[in-house]
Amino acid sequence: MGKTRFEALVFDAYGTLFDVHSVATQCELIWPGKGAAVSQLWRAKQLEYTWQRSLMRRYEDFNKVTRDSLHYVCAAMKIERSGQQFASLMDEYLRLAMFPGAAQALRDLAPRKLAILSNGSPAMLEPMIRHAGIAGAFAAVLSVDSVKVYKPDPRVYQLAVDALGVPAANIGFVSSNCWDACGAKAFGFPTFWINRGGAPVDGLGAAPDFILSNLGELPEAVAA
Ligand code: LAC
Repeated sequence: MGKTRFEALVFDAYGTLFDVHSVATQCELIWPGKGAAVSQLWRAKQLEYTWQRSLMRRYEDFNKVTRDSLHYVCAAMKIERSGQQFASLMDEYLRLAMFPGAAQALRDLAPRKLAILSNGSPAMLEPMIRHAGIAGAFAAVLSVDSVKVYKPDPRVYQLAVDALGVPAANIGFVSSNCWDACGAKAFGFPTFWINRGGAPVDGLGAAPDFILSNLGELPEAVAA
C-alpha cells in the first residue's frame, strides 16, 4: 500500500539533504567566535530575500540572493572581509555537507522515483550534488529558476508533478523547512517534515502529514 501511495519522493535540498550550517566552520575560521551567528543570520536573510523578491516580483537567482544576504550579514554584524574570503564562503555553498544518514536514506528509498525540488539555481545545485556523489539517485533535479519565483509559490511544487508525471497525491514531499512542508501540503502533496530540532509546527493552515526527527526514519514511514 505504501509503495503505490508514494510512487515518488521529492526532496528539498538546503536544510533537508544538505546542511546549510556546514558553512559555519569556514565562517568561524574567518571570524573567530562569530561563525555560528554569521551562518544563522546568513540563512535567515537568504530565505527572507526569497520571499520578499517573490512578493515584489523581482526574481533573481539563488546565487544572487545568497550573495546579497552575505553582504547584508557583513554590514549588519560590522565584520571585515576580503574579496577572497567572500568568494571562499560562496564556494562553500557548492560543497555543503550532507546530513548524516541522508545518503543511506536515499539508497533505502530506491527504486521509487526520487527528485530534488529546490530554490537553488541549477548552477548551484549541480556541483553540490556532484560533490556529494548522489547525482545517480535522482530522476530529476528541479529548480525554481524555471518558473522564476521562490517556494512556497504553488507554481514551484507543480514543477515536480509535471516533471515526474505522477499525480500530486502519489508524491511524498520531504522537507526540514516547516514552511516549505506546509507550502507543499497546501499545494496537495502528502508531506514529511523532518523536524530535527523539535520545533513547533508553523501556523500556516496546512500542517505536514508526517513529522519525523531525521531522514533515517523516512524509508519506514514511507513504507508503512
Ligand atoms: C530549498 C530551500 C527551501 O532548497 O532550502 O529549496
